[in-house]
Amino acid sequence: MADLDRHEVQEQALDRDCTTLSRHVLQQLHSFSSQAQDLSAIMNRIGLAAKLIARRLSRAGLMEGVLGFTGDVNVQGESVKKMDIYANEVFISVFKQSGLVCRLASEEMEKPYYIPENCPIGRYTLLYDPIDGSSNVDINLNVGSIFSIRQQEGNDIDGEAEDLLQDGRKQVAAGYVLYGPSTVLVYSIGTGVHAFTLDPSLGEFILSNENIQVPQHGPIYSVNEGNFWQWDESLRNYIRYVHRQEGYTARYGGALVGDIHRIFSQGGVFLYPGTVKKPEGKLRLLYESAPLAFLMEQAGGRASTGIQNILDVVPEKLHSRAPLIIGSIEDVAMVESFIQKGTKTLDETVMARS
Ligand code: P6P
Repeated sequence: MADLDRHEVQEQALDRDCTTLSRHVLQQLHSFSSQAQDLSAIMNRIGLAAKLIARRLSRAGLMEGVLGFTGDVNVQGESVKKMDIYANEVFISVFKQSGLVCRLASEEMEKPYYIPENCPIGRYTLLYDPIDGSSNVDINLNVGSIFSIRQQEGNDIDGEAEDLLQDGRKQVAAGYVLYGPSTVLVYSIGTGVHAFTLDPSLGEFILSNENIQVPQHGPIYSVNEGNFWQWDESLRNYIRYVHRQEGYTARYGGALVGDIHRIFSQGGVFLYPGTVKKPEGKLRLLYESAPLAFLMEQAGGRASTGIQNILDVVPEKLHSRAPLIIGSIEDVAMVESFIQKGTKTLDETVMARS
């Protein structure tokens, strides 16, 4: 290879290694304004949280007090894992002394947590699921963190954070961290979806996949079919349809972030529908479905409750839930068509689509 080419290759490699999260945010915004700097700093601190959580997960089996349950039950009525609490506290700690984030709303906390020293100036709120899929932690399978950034509206005098009870289009940024064979952070600030892979030798998240586009259609349908008989007949008809059609395959990991990451890569649809007993489903809107819907729409996909776009849903409470159907635009539309056709027979519904 000529010296010039070798130099160019080396320069490209160095430039890639220098494309960290904070630099990428400023590149995306084409700006060094104070708001751009704030978002860049926020993403950098989320990256630090991800590194701290990834480090603890990687040593979980070797350390006391990492695995297993705390013995408590959280606001969701779920048994709390030690890792849930650790990760929750990590996100709080990384934003202390930041002047950026005044409030943090988490799956693990009934009320938002306020960081007093930040509140006079910090106008951002972090909404997050610190460890999503924590049932996978003790069996060393992938788990994730999900985050959403909103700007505070008003002064939240009563500490009830009512301004958070607005639709998902109020998000200024969203993303997730997938703790898998490698640790991958995927984010969007409204200028496309971008993935960064943690380079342990550098201790930095380095750009690994820019402007991710979800395929218009994919072979994957991802749903817990153990709930089949709890669903509305229209959803059972959709499942019967994909069972009968060539070209579909089921993948379900029991951890939302991993299942969604697969959809981003291969296309298809993830479903966590409501059941007859729990029509709102299991997944929380503000810090699970809405941030993932923000990303999916940025990547050319779609997220729906089955009836309306997830990003248009206004939560009644901080921990409101909503049914989630998310993924490739054609596959989400297919599920919606079954739901909107109601309980017509499978053939009637399929005929109506053709
Ligand atoms: P089920 C994990 O508890 C979680 O919140 C998501 O990560 C996951 O998609 C879902 O619940 C799994 O729920 O009822 O299929 O075990």
